[in-house]
Amino acid sequence: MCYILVPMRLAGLFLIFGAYLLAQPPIPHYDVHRATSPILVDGKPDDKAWGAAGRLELIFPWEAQTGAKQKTTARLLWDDDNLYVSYECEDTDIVAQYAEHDDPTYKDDAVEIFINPRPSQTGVYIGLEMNVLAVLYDYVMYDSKNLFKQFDLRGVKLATHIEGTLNARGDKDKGWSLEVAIPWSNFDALAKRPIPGTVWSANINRWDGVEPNRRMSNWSDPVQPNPNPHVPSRFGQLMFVQ
Ligand SMILES: [Ca+2]
Ligand SMILES: [Ca+2]
Repeated sequence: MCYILVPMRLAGLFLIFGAYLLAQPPIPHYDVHRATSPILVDGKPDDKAWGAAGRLELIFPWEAQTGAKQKTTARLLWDDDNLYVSYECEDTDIVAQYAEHDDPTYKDDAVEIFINPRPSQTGVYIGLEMNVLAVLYDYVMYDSKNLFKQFDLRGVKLATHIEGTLNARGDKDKGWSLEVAIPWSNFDALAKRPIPGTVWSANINRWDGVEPNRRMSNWSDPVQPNPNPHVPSRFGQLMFVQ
């Protein structure tokens, strides 16, 4: 009897696991184009080069969150020196408190990028969490639970631009934008510098609002029961192209 039951149980497990895999939303893909002209990192992604970059839009995976669903788009570019990321955030109430490097900027209005330069592994990636005051919280994440904030990226340029009034709660703001340039040398321990065709993985996130009404949005759905973006197996694909 056991000889029949065991294969039946195994078949059942495969069916359940297969259904689970099918239920996962697809991993998004983004072509990172080369910047064909200089980018001035002033927080305003209106440089000519940005015109060639596709625009990705963040989604809202957790319906139970009570913060407003405010639109965020992001674009990426690269050149010989840097990876460039820009964010444009619609926001009717722009709020931030943290002003020192490596402060918990994710508690403010903030955007993030988690970068895995070697997608064949998911143990290590580099996180940047940047608030509307252009304060950077940067770290190495190990096994999605050990966060080394003592790690500091070198040579990052970061700026924001606000259309509205920071920390004035009674009025209605329009939004804010952010530009960051990250030198390739920061990733040398993990991967060779990208060439056309190289694929890295990343997730792009936003924390928005003030407790108790906060909301997280993401490029790739981390598929977690509660808001948690630290799932490198769910990062989207960044393909570097000419
Ligand atoms: Ca600019
Ligand atoms: Ca740090």
